Amino acid sequence: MPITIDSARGIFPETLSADAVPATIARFKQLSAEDQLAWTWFAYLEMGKTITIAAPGAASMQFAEGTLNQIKKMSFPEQSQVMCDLANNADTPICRTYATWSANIKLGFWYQLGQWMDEGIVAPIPSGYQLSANASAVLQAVRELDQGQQITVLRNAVVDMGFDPNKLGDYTRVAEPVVAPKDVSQRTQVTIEGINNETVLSYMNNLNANDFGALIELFAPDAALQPPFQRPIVGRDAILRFFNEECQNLQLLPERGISEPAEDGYTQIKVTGKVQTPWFGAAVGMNMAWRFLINPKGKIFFVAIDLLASPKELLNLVR
Ligand code: 45D
Repeated sequence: MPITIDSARGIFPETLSADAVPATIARFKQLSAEDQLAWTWFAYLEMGKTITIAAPGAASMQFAEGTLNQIKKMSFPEQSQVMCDLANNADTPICRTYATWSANIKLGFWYQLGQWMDEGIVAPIPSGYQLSANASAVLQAVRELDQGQQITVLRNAVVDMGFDPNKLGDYTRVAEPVVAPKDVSQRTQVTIEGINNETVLSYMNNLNANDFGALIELFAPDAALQPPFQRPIVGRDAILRFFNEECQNLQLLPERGISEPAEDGYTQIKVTGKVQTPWFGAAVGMNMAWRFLINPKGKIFFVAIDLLASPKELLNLVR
């Protein structure tokens, strides 16, 4: 059978990803909008006991500034309504604007609102707010996740808010400007126990250097990249746009891997290690796996990035 993106998705089937993340999100979405906001507030406070957001990039806030100032001028009931609308995926001008933003801009927007809620500039969660029994149970569930999974739940909750971007029609996406790649003298080179494949090593090094131009050259024209808990992004143009919009200043810390021949002269390679996001820096190391399928020309045909179920999975290199 010829290799397809669909068949490639099944390489290294023993890889256990953190199913608790989509399961928690699904439970969260069942809650009322009020409960969702309060839940997120409590989850955020809870997380704040052990980790804090590193100074967010100014750029991610600057693009939301107009909307933030509009909200700042509203009465408390109006502000609460805006936040509920966002949780409800309502069709309002603010929810439509929100839908045009990249994940980082959405996170920066909520980071600012959270600070203003704390300072009393934006309507806080009423003191003594009682979460429903379901919401309390979901809060307990998130407490039991590791930090990498907790921040992923919060990120996904934020990304899914607002109007559905698929219903916007034609629109201009709003993302932070692309930063210049790191100067060659500033770059680091990874080493991966068990792996000397040049394509995989260059993938890690170019992503760490924000060198998306060199990075995309490693991909075949019909390649696909599958981010955690998402459908594959297909084709070099779409993958490059994703790198530019969502992948700046990540820190990939691959540790070990396994490489073996696959059908039709392809090579399948699994690598495990840690990934840090600029939002939390070295404070949170997410346990990740990369599952590569490299074509006979040495180009990436497919790569899936998985958030792992537990640190134990870092040692799971079974095919
Ligand atoms: O509703 O190799 C309040 C790829 C209350 C690329 C609030 C990758 C009300 C290829 C608290 C105000 C990207 C796939 C809300 C690798 C309310 C590749 C605010 C992987 C919402 C490795 C809440 C990258 C707030 C990865 C402010 C895995 C929440 C990156 C903030 C993962 C939450 C990044 C934040 C993650 C979460 C970042 C800042 C998981 C950030 C998470």
